[in-house]
Amino acid sequence: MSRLQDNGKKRRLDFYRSMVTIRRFEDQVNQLYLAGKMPGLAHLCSGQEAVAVGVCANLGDQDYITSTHRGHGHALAKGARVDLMFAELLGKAAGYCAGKGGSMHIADQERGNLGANAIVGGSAGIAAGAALSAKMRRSGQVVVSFFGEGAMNQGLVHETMNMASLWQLPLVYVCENNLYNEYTHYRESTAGDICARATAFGMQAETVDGQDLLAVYSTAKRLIDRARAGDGPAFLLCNTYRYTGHHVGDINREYYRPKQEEQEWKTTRDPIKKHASRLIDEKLADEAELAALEAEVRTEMKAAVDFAVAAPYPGPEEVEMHVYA
Ligand SMILES: Cc1ncc(C[n+]2csc(CCOP(=O)(O)OP(=O)(O)O)c2C)c(N)n1
Repeated sequence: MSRLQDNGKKRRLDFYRSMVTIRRFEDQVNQLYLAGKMPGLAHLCSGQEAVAVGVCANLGDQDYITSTHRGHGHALAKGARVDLMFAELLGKAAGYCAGKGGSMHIADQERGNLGANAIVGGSAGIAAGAALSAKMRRSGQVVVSFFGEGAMNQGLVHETMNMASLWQLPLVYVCENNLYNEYTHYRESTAGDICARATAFGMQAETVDGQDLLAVYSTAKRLIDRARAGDGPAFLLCNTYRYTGHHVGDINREYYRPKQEEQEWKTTRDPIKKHASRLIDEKLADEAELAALEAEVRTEMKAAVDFAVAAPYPGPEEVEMHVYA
């Protein structure tokens, strides 16, 4: 029996709460950007919540993930605290990287998040190293490497897939195909079949609807369980969509994708709405219960933003601390 069936209602509501938390977190990040309170940019993952939540629900704190420039959802699904995330985005000392990393470098070692990464495909090498370490220590840990389909054209990803397969590492590659590499449709940059690239290295590869939380959860579970059992790496392609721009400043998108396409994904394939309908259909929750849960998340989010806005910046005496190169 899966963990999902074991814990039925509570677990399914937890999934809902996690997705809503990510969505509301990203909404707040956008607000902080528009209000001029957040330095720099951030890449939002609204629309892609089911991938982060469905995959990470199969991992414990001891397991590792590596993430991307679009990494808030991965961090939150792996258990990061929203207040410390906001503090990091605002450059405050309380943040996950003492305010010196920002959105694209958030790491959370206590929860096994080895970090976001601004280099497309860059974290695949870190993931393979962590998986090799786990294998050599016989620790039973699994590593999940998240990346976008754009990373499938980076050499490092292929080099480490080769090693992961040769050495049968406990590593699951999760490729989120949200259709666009920045402002270019992936079909203009990526030849052939994405999964075939993984199977060429002798790896098990599967494709899943990334908007369907339960499908992501159960497929990821199979691949993570077999990696943990010593059966080697696997590749999971999640078909998904980002609702907003490549980053918060990418407002006018019509030159590279039609508004109608965005509308269709939002109205007919939204992962949160889809999960809510299921909860209601299966009588695991009613609308009032879900609304109450959303209100709780909003309250938590407001408190976290207030905390981060009021938090102090690092002092000038810290300017040379945490600098390694
Ligand atoms: C090695 C490298 N090349 C180019 C860039 C610039 N860049 C940042 S994000 C991005 C597109 C990434 O697309 P994808 O991997 O599909 O992730 P998504 O943004 O869709 O989540 C590019 C080209 C970079 N950060 N690193």
